[in-house]
Amino acid sequence: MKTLVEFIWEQQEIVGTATGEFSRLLNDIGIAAKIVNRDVNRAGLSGIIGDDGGVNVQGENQKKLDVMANNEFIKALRNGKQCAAIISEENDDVIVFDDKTTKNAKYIVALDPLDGSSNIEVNVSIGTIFAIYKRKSIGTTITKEDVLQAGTELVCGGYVIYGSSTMLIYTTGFGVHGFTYDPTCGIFILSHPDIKITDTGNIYSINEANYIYFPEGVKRYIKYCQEDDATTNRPYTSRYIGSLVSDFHRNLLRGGIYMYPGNLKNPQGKLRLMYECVPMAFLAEQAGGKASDGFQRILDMQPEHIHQRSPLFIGSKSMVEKAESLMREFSPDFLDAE
Ligand code: P6P
Repeated sequence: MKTLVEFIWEQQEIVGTATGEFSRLLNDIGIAAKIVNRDVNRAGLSGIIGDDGGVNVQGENQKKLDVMANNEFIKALRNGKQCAAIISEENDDVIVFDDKTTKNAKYIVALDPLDGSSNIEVNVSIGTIFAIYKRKSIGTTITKEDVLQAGTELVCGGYVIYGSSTMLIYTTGFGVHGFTYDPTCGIFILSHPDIKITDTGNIYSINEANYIYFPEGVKRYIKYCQEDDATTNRPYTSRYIGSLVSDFHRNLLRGGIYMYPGNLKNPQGKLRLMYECVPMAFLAEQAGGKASDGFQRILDMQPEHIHQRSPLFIGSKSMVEKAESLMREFSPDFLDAE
């Protein structure tokens, strides 16, 4: 049995960065995840189901659980003193910690504290998605260059899935590793070392209700998935939970593709680049998969603002590449058409 803390230290000794700051930061995320897990598991009993009454920067009604989870992660990261600033889906602006110790902290965390939270009212798995960047500036206030970093600069990407069991999955560029939470002793234990996604799969995940608004390349790919061709194991199976973390986690373990494309109503789609697409793309690539906006590698994209959206095609490499080839053939100018 190897705990999350033991594993982080072991990994840091391998990469020679066993300074302890990153280990503490990831452990702080683990602490917040345990608290959110407790509250999510009791949601029906503790009066935290329903709307908070607030509206986030995306114009979405905030759920009480969104606000609770956001507050828990901010508190854990502030108290841990390894994080200098937080980008959160639930906050319009960057949260900067400028007390005397934290202002020199090395890391910045981008966070979707509770993705898919509307599902909690019907007991569907949801998750937290996080991305950790190393700040560029030292000893000054946080700069724009610290905050708007491309995914290639990512130090760590991961998620927590609050499902039939609660798991924390992360990568620091040395493989993807999964830890299952044992609530009887309150620790995350290594259960899925070195996760790899199969090069192809037979699961496709997309909200087909938007079919008429999809670019032609996406329509062609959906029809490709539905064709009868035993030699390529088609028709595939359609699985769409409406929770990115849950759909991604299943496809990571079983093979498959998740797509949230742009459409005629929202050419950039719905998902946010910095704290949804990028951490998941880092995980997908580290597991041997692929992630793009249909044309460009997600990790190469330079964010212009912290809540920027991006289309997302992510999962088994050959499935993403097939979808990309149809986008190039049938919708080459889709993203330029804005
Ligand atoms: P739609 C949840 O709101 C989320 O951000 C992802 O977790 C999920 O995959 C997607 O949106 C669902 O969106 O438009 O299909 O309901």
